[in-house]
Amino acid sequence: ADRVGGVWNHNRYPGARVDVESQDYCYFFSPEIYHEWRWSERYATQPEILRYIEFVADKIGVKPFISFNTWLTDAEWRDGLWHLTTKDDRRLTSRFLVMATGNYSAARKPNFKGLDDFKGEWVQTAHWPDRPVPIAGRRIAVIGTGSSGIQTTPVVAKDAQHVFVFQRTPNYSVPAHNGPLNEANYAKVKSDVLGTRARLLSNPGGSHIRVGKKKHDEYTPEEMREELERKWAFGGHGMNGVFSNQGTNQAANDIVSDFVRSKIRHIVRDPTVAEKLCPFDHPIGTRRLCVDSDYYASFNRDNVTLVDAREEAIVEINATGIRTTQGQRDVDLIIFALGFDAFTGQFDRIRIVNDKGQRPNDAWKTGPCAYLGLMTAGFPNLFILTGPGSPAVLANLFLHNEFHVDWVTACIDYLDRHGCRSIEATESAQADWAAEVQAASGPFLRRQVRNSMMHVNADGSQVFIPYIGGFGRYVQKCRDVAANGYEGFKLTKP
Ligand code: N01
Repeated sequence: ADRVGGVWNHNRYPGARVDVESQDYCYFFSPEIYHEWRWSERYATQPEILRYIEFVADKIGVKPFISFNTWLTDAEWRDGLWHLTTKDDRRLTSRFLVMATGNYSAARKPNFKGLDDFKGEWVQTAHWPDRPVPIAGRRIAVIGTGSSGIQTTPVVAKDAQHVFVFQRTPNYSVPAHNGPLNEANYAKVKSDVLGTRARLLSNPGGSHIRVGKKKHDEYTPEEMREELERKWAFGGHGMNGVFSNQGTNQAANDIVSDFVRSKIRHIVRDPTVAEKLCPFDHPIGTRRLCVDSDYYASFNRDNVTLVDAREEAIVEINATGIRTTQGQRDVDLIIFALGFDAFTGQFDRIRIVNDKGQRPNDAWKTGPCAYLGLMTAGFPNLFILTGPGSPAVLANLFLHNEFHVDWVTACIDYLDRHGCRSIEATESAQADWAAEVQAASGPFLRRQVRNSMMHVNADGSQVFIPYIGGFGRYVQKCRDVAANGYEGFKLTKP
């Protein structure tokens, strides 16, 4: 990109904002930086987060070291060095290669038949153009109802002439109840930034999201109702943890799933539309929970139409709009919110090759997993931040990246101090970790549902990609490995 920001630079679509509370969704390594910045809302918008990232980059003076507009196309490990080639054919060598390419950065390209014939405009939420995209008075199709589609729909609906929302799979969404930050909580974090950092690094999700301590059957019906209403009124990801056993126990999960469906029916006036918006094919939280501002209420507007893409499938896109199995929907703008080739997409797009001619994705065919999510066997000196086998998107990604950067920095320092040239995960440590990642996911209902966190093999077997055993436990494991002289890694001297 031409600037810092990563996904927060590319995902500029109307309505984009974070769904982890702002006071947690930021860097913690510097109390000074934490104090100098002030978040304006409970869930910051994309422009504010981008400004924050720019602010931190300027503050620590990192920009002069960044080569902007630089596409890495090839990386080959040869003779103890990474040989890198960029799209504009620049050649570089480096001893270490740290892939900070993100989990949700390789956006799925729209490949609908006839798209080239479309005379209107089309955009992707994940590559929103850095120019105004007119919304007012236009007929708009939003295709995809994950977090991105759900965030953008209510915002574009305010100005559009009409919005057609193409939904293939309904998702559960809970209100953000965005508003001012809780000043008392914000002040508490500010009074002890490093202490908070330490606490969040030992927390299962790396944030202050409160999850229930009791199982569903430890509540009376009245207490249960109160707790569900309280979580709904508070909003956000807490709905994923009303009960401590919600992620693993079908009966517990059914209670929460039913409750959210009852809210959808309550909000959406047209019962047919409400029923179509209700997810029935997966338990709540088994696909990523969406957090919205007035998503369901948008369907009460005269200018918003839900198109059930299962009943009314898209046949093709033509000059004037979208032809479905039930007719023609003429539009001026198509917004594709189709998601990402999650976790490993970037590794397919860059030709990373080791000295045996292998690529990481060759080794990951039966399930992507790097040792600790950080290094993959056979690829020396290649670090992956928040890679497959780390908690990745299951944790607060600002803090997760910060922890990984610290870990990698300390590792490189260790290598230098001990006269080592390279480091590489051993096959056995990687296999053991892959088994632990799968074992951790075993009890979870989300294993039974196809979602972006599941890798499906050719034989139909499934592998859960991130480590779900808890961010805190994971951080401790990484620290123990380092403290034990990088256990499970092979360190090579020149
Ligand atoms: O992508 P998604 P996203 N025809 O994969 C549909 C993070 N995030 O960009 O479910 C029709 O969730 C697809 O349908 P189906 C967050 O981690 C965070 O929304 O496959 N539809 C689905 O509805 C999130 O999990 C925030 O049946 C097609 C949608 O496209 C991750 O990014 C905000 C289709 C894709 O949903 C990804 O979210 C935004 C087709 N051919 C994103 N192909 C925050 O709040 C795909 N779909 C911080």
